[in-house]
Amino acid sequence: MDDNRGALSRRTFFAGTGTAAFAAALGLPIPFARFLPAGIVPVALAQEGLEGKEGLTVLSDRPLNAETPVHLLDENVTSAAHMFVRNNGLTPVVTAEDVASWTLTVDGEVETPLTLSIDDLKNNFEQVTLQLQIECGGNGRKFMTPAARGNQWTFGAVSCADWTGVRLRDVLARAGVKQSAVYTGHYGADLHLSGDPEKSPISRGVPLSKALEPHTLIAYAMNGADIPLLNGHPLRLIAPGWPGSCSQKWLTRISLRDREHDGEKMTGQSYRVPKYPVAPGTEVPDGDMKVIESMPVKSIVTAPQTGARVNTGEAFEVRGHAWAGDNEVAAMDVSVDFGATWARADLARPANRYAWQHWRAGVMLPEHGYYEIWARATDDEGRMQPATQPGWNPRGYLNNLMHRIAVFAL
Ligand SMILES: Nc1nc2c(c(=O)[nH]1)N[C@H]1C(S)=C(S)[C@@H](COP(=O)(O)O)O[C@H]1N2
Ligand SMILES: [Mo]
Repeated sequence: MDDNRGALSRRTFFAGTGTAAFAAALGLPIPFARFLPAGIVPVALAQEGLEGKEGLTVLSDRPLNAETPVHLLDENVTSAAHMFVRNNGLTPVVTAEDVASWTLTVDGEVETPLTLSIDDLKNNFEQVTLQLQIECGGNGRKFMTPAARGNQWTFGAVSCADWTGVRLRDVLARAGVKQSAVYTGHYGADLHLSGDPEKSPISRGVPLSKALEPHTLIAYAMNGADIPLLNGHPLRLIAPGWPGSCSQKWLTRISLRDREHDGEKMTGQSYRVPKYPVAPGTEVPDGDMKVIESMPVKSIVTAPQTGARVNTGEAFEVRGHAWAGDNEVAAMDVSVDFGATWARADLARPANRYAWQHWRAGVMLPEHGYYEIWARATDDEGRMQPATQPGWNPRGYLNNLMHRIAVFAL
């Protein structure tokens, strides 16, 4: 397995600087400096930047985590510039040569392990393009009380872009899924924060049934172009509707397993919630936690931008997107009186399953003053977004409380 490619592969503009001097400049220790050839700077030391991104809010720079202000998600299809970034480790360096020699290994509980280049994927499997939403399991964490540790995402750790690639199930069929296979394990080329190549920043998996869904893709393009580096170039998995962590970036290996995966951030409290409802603040033993599967129903108001000024008595458009994990959104409502009364919004069908559903409503504010616009989605099983935090859990996952914006009527 070669899932650490890129770690030492590129000379950066720091080449020639002694590693010790460089480390001193950054104020960082280099735990593996003794293994480094002279003149090569490990990616672990490269400054984590937001190249190609526009207007994102940085929540953490090591690892790099940046969310999209909700009004920048107004596009029907999320652009590369506005797609959030959630890294658990360090962005790998990926050169053109790395892409040309990139391989995806498919092994574990399969009849014939495969090693596929990106050209193999493009030439030997059916190509599909789907609009697929990805939401971080921790989106909304900021609104959990008591606070849960982790990135304090508000509403912007979500995206919906056009992804092009091949179906994971077609690749698994080529390898031959053994009877014993029940779960996947995913591996990527990013480095652990420590820079230790033996450690993985994240390796999650999904039950075989999710892996075999026709919307679970191995993608090599986004919005008709290369995937942005920060979002997984040159290859990533997309397991839509499930926590974003299931969608491994910089994908190098998928291993089928005969039991639930136990990779980094699969166990303990990571991406897991209590098996039963707990009171806010409860400490829950690891054994009472279960892996998160489908994400819950949710929506955002992308226009107007919060704080907007509108004219009293004049209609204006309120719009946004809604999604519901493995389900479809059945209805969308808005309120301008703090939830006392609601009006039905127009809701579009998704471009395909797992695509955002766009909604709009004409709103008029009767008197001048301060208003809030609240939005709530209901899924096709009748589950509605709550006005306050849903079931508290130790790491603050799955917070699908209603989004609301402020509007002043002049
Ligand atoms: N290799 C790798 N894949 C990863 C991650 C990561 O840190 N490393 N983060 C995961 C998490 S937690 C999320 S929410 C999504 C975020 O995707 P994005 O950064 O492209 O928006 O990527 C997932 N895939
Ligand atoms: Mo995530």
